[in-house]
Amino acid sequence: LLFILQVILSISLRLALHLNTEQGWVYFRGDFYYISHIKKSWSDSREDCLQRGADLVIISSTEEQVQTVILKSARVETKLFRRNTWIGLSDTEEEGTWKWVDGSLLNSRYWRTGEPNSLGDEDCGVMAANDEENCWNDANCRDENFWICEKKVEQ
Ligand code: 2F8
Ligand code: CA
Repeated sequence: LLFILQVILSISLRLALHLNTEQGWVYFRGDFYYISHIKKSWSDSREDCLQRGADLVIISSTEEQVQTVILKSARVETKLFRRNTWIGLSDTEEEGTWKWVDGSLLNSRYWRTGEPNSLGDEDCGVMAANDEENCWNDANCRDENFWICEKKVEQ
């Protein structure tokens, strides 16, 4: 019986991996990631992720930060600002208190030097055009940018 259960579990995991990969999701260390081909505001980007059974990406380790930078860098654009990519980070509720979309506070930070600076009116987190580890910036939530969704594998 145990053997049969293991076979079923293995087949369903393989099937999940196959189906998600077909739909443009990339598997990395237990989660699936999706990078958009179009640009939207931060809220509309988040809504798109929710519709896909996911949410904007939450970055909780250096490995995940590096992986997300790689995904973002795959989008080639000429104008630097256009390569900003939304992540699941904002300080809309309380200025200066940055939170992930699940309500948690930051445990790792990868801000660019001088960021976040709230220039004008900037409450939403992006990965900026530079492809270095420290590439987070705060940008205007109404700007239209690419975005990255993250979906947990069902447990
Ligand atoms: O110099 C940092 C500054 O660069 C841009 O503004 C000129 C960024 N704006 C966008 O990416 C839209 C600021 O967020 C950033 O702080
Ligand atoms: Ca900024």
